[in-house]
Amino acid sequence: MWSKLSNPLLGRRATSTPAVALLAIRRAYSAAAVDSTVHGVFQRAINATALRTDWTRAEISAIYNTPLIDLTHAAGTLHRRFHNPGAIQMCTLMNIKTGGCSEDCSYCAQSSRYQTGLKATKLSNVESVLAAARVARDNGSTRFCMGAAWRDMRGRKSSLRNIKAMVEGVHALGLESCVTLGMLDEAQAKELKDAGLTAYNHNVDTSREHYPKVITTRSYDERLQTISNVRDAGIKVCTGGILGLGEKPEDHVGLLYTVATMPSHPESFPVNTLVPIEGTPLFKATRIPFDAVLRTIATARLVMPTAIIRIAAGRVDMSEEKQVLCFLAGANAVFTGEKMLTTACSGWEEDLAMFNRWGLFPMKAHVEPVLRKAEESSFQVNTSLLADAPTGSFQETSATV
Ligand code: SAM
Ligand code: DTB
Ligand code: SF4
Repeated sequence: MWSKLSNPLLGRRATSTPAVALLAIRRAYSAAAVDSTVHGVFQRAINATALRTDWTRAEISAIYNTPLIDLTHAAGTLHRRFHNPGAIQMCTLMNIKTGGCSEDCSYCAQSSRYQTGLKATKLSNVESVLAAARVARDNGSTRFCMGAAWRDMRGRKSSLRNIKAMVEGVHALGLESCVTLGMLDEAQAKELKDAGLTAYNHNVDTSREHYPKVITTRSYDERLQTISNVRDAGIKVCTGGILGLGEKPEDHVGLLYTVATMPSHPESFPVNTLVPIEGTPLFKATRIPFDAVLRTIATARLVMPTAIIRIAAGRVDMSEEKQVLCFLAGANAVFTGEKMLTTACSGWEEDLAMFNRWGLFPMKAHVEPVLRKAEESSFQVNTSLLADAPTGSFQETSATV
């Protein structure tokens, strides 16, 4: 026998199964929410045809906390207004200077403060970098990102000269170029711009509040200053975060708030999940649940409709189906290749096979998001191809309010 549930939201005819009653309560609450700001914020985000940089934390929190099924669908819908939903950019990483870094980022294999077993190297030579870029291009990647385990570029004049030659060479191959070299001042940013650099990656990593628990050797504001120098030099900004650093959901909101309220949205938002590195303080951190990753990606899509959202570190451990959920929610780039910086990466062949199965394809280089016309961003389903829906499968019950 089903028990009778008594709840004022169910009205007088409240006799029902527990499951149906709970559903009715949820519906009633969401009906009540129709007139509230949460709904208004969400609707405004979905209907965006222009960018906003004046998000409040409360607005982003409201979006982030929307039921995940609605959030994912809404993000996917908005995604189609600005992007071709089939196009996924393949980006290849190369570690051009490994390990020996003075910083204490508590997730990183390359910090000299932790015993991670990594051997430090000098800066790679230009030829070897361009050979790797050519391989990446020939396999379908359209962006080549070069990383160096440095705190900053101070006193690295000859290294900067070599990196500029790498950037020019990558550009000559028809690829977008990206570098991540630590902190950068205005003059260094200008030099890289003059060499033709497409983008600079410098992550804020997490919320302002959680940041000091992860890194103590450089501040959140120093990170923002580098990003500002990059933006002012006319280089595209790639900045995102890592999920799974022991943070709370409100820190995901905080991370999104930081990037979505920058003077202009980052062109690229990488979403890393912590790859636990033995020897680092965060090795034993609790793994981030997938729903939090999806929520973060979907919210990022809704608050920054034109950004390229990259599924970055941690993707090797994600099933194909989870990755596709991320693509449906608005992610549109991946790192593909032989390696990330020090950890494993999904390869070109497996990514292209996945793309094939789902009707996805590699994005071209230098694609700019545009506001697409309604008829381009929606698609018509050929109903003659659909089987008849089984009758009664989604029947309403008498317990609805
Ligand atoms: N040294 C430069 C810097 O910190 O700006 C560039 C390289 S750094 C490795 C680039 C980014 O990779 C970090 O900001 C972090 O977001 C991400 N990352 C590093 N180690 C990671 C790990 N174990 N798991 C997930 N993401 C990681
Ligand atoms: C980003 O946000 N993630 C990439 C890229 N930008 C430079 C780096 C991920 C590094 C993963 C850990 C490793 O391989 O050491
Ligand atoms: Fe150094 Fe960058 Fe690793 Fe931090 S994340 S320890 S700055 S290489």
